[in-house]
Amino acid sequence: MTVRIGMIGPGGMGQAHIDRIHTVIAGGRVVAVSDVNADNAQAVAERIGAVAHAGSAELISSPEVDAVMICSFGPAHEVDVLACIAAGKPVFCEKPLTPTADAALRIMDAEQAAGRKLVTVGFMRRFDAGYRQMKALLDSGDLGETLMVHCAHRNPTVPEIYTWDMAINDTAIHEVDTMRWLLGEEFVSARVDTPKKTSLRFPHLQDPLVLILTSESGVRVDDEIFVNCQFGYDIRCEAVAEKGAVSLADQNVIDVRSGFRASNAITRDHNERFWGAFVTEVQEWISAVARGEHTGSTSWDGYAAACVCDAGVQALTEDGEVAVEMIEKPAFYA
Ligand code: ISE
Repeated sequence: MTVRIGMIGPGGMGQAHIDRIHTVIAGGRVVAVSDVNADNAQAVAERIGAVAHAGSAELISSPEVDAVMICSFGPAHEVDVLACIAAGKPVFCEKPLTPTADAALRIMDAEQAAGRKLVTVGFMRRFDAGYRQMKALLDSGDLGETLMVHCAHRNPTVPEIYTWDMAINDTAIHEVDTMRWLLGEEFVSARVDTPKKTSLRFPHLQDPLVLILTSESGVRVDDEIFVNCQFGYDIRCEAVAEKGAVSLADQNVIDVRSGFRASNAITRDHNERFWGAFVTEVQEWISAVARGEHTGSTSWDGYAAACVCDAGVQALTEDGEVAVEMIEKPAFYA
């Protein structure tokens, strides 16, 4: 069976997904697109031989569409995810699920009323081979209990439209989700340290910053967010446990030796760095849709990430520790 996918918002991220679905991923085809920019929808539709719909509601209700991928702007997600749930169609929604925790709660309510997990949130790092091996080792117990995790998330630069809160809501949200999954527990508090700012940033940004999260069992996660580091897209993670430590290896696959120097390239962005993770993520989603099953992060994960980010954003404007407020996890998402 080929899963017929409708894509809402085929911008940069959406078109990268389309290209992987049509070249390296099996079992799916993007057959319909819609975009607030109708010219873009038309151009993408022509390029891939799909139908351009006038709006997302029309795309979601089309009998030619089995499942939906949402790659539009975060504030536009809620209405389309709710429409997919109402139509009983599996939906893969790029992160963040919603910009606020309240909106994510409304999605969880609708999904529970529908009685079936339909929503997958696009947190791709759970599908990265390195993070998966780290998790398998930590879960095996061979290193004892995990005590601390040191993360760094560096982007070469960000555009001026990147607002001050995006350091948490758009960038650190990846570590928030990945660390919840890696540790298998929720975070209870957030704090932000604000080091000396780089002169190579826009004035409205605190860059770099360090987000410090504490989990239910007391594991401390520190996450350096540095979105104008200039030198590359650099993701680091080291978990320190009672009897050992495990880190993500460096991302290069070759080393070059020449002219009395050893060197390797550094990736430029998330599409390049997490290419393999994106392929696995989307392949697993399409295969699960074909089997009528759910895979990946749930709307609970989208909600929990929003709650932690809310505390992180508050901590960025206030001194001290901010408690993470979240409802008890519904049994539906256990
Ligand atoms: C962007 O939206 C992403 O998701 C990238 O992975 C992240 O590195 C970047 O900081 C975000 O703006």
